[in-house]
Amino acid sequence: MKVRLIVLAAASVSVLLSSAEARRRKPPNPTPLPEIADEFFGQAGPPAEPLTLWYRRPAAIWKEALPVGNGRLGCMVRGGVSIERLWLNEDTLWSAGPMPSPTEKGGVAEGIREVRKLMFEDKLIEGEQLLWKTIAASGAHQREVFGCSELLGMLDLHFSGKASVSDFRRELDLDAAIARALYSTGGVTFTREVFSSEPDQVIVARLEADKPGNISFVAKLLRGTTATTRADGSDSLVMTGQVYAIKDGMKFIARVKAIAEGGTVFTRNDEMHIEGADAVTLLIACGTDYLPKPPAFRGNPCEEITAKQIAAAGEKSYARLRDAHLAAHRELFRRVEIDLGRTDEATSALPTDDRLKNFAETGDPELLALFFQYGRYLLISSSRPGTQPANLQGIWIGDFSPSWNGDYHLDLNVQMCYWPAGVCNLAECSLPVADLVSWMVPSGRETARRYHGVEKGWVCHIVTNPHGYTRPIAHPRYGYVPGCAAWLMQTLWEHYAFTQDKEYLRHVWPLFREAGEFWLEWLVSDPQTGKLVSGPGTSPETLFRAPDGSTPGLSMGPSFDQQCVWELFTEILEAAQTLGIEDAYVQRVREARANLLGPQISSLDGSILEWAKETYTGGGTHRHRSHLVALYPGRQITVEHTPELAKAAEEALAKRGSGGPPWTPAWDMALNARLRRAEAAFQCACRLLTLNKGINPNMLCRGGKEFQLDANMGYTAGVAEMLLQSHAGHIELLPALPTAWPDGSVRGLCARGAFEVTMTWKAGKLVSASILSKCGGNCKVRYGDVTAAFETEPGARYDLKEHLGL
Ligand code: FUC
Repeated sequence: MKVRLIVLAAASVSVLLSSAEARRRKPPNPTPLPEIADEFFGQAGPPAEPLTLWYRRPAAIWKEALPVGNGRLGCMVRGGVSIERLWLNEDTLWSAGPMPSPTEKGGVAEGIREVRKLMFEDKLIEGEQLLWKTIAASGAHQREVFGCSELLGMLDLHFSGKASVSDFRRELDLDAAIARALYSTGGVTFTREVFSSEPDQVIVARLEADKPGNISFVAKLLRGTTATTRADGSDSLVMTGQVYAIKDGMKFIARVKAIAEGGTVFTRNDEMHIEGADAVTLLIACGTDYLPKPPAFRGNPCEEITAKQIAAAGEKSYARLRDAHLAAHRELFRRVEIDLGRTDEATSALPTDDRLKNFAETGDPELLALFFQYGRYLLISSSRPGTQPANLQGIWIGDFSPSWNGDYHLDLNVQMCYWPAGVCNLAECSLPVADLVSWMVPSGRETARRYHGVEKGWVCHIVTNPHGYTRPIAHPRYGYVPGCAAWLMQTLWEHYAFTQDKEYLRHVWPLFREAGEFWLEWLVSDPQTGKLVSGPGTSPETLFRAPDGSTPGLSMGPSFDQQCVWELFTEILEAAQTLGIEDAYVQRVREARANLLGPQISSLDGSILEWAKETYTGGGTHRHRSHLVALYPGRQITVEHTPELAKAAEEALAKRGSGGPPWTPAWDMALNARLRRAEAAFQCACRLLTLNKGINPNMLCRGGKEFQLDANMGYTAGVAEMLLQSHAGHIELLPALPTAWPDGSVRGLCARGAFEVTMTWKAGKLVSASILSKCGGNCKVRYGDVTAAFETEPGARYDLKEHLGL
């Protein structure tokens, strides 16, 4: 029978309820950059450093600018000649405060029981309406301000007059994490460097010229109506303000200090003037009064801290600041090297935007390798131990109304941002997610009780923010997605899986335990099958066609929830075993996992069912692949252990088609890699590299208005997954190598179990490989049909030539 796929509209959740007053007080979005009046001559050549994005014109708009960041302080750099603009972000800046507690009305548990009864009987719309009523009574839809991330401000540098510029080049050197602009005008050659220093916690901008006395500009620190800038002595500006959305909103501050060599520096009103200097170093510090301490989340003395940061950095020479920055960045960045083959010289000598334009014809393997490393660069720059996790735009927001609030979306986006962390040798960059979860737990307990009638454990839904928001949002068919909580925990688990850090595992165990407690109470026995199912729940942002012709979103036992819970229970069981915990709780998890409704295959078309019953149809070409979480990033479905389910997953993926935002092909890369479909994975990578559709000129992937970080990270994880896998109990080398990369090598990719892999391939065949064992233990490794297993010592490297018969 031919199955008719019904493509059902599914809105994306764009949140939330902001009051009219809040809107009135919102600062206007920043003025666009003035047209570039400068004239440009000559053609600058490519930079010497190959891992560099570069361009022959300044950024005309935000999405052409280049990102730097130290995990906390983000900055987009224009690289302008007559006007330089730095867009400043600080990762805690959030427009609203923590949620007030909703009015307790009770009755949720009974309401949910009734909803379930209706849903088991296929009275789905009735069930949805009752759920809406039940949780609305519990306060879910009181008028709330969820808030958004925001641009903190801009530092504009105005140079005098219109310039006649020759040999202009601006670039982002990934290995140095430095954005540069280089050009000549009036017989003088100028060099500008900008970086965000992790050791010194300031953004540093250095302006140099090859002839003395040539650096003159006026600096302005801007934001809009909710901040004021004043001079602070003769060489500094300080901007202070408060966010708009709530009374007593978060306070923020930005400081800039100029250290000039030669010339003069003075302030006038809210401007700083630099005249006739030989060179200038600008130090920029930003902070907010956010403190990651629920429930108040306030009290950080940011004025004092930023003053100290500027003073301490001001004691150091530019060379010292730069050296410390380089060392901190390279310690992480240089852990992985990749070579996916040679690009012809004429192509590799072109600026990045031209290479992107030509990509469909050239297939440019060096650009693909650069894009892989860019994902690693962006992760290091937006998420470091102690910072907030990367949000939808990392830490690079250009205005006051970012798409989807620039928040943390938990139905895919946060998870995808961290997919490369373990495998790409940046495990510590995922630690901020564990912090975020710990801030979510207090509110997540309340959400479990008030919106689910569950007395134990914690849960969250589709979005969160720096205040640990966990409630469902909007209409429950989009916003009531408890599976997100189980999925989020996978990011915490993967940190352990790749590092084998038992101390960390002990530290996060209570979060796992409580996450599991919620599900033990929430899961219910399906009266027809006796299997444990979640519900009501959704397949994120997707509706379906029910047997009565209606189009609900919520049902009992959606595959997304089922698969996420299986992963969570498996993680809990492995964690308990590792930590030597065996008690009644662990036993309950074991039994519940054994009795969970697992992935099912449609008898109609052989694909994995997205909903518990095959009479629930639809999904069509929807962007999410929520019923394939078990294939990637999960491990419930593998080609080795569950080949029939893997085949059905392949069918399900084919049914979804190739549409969707950039994160869709990014996810499809890894899904195809897990299915050993190397060419399909490669085609997905190519789709991402379509200029202005998948990717912006600055190689930040598209999404929302301008950019979403997820697809950049998903791509990097996808490439890694094509070269190395370790989810099925062994390490698999080159599982999905496409014909487009016949020769290549990689150093430093990681496998679960704390192994680090280095390998080279030629003509599509592995020719050498070695494994570094960081923690010892048994190592099982496979290439093609050959499997080797051997014991390892911590710190020892093993050549696999003989093991694998290379
Ligand atoms: C999810 C997606 C949207 C978007 C948003 C930020 O809700 O379905 O496409 O990426 O997150």
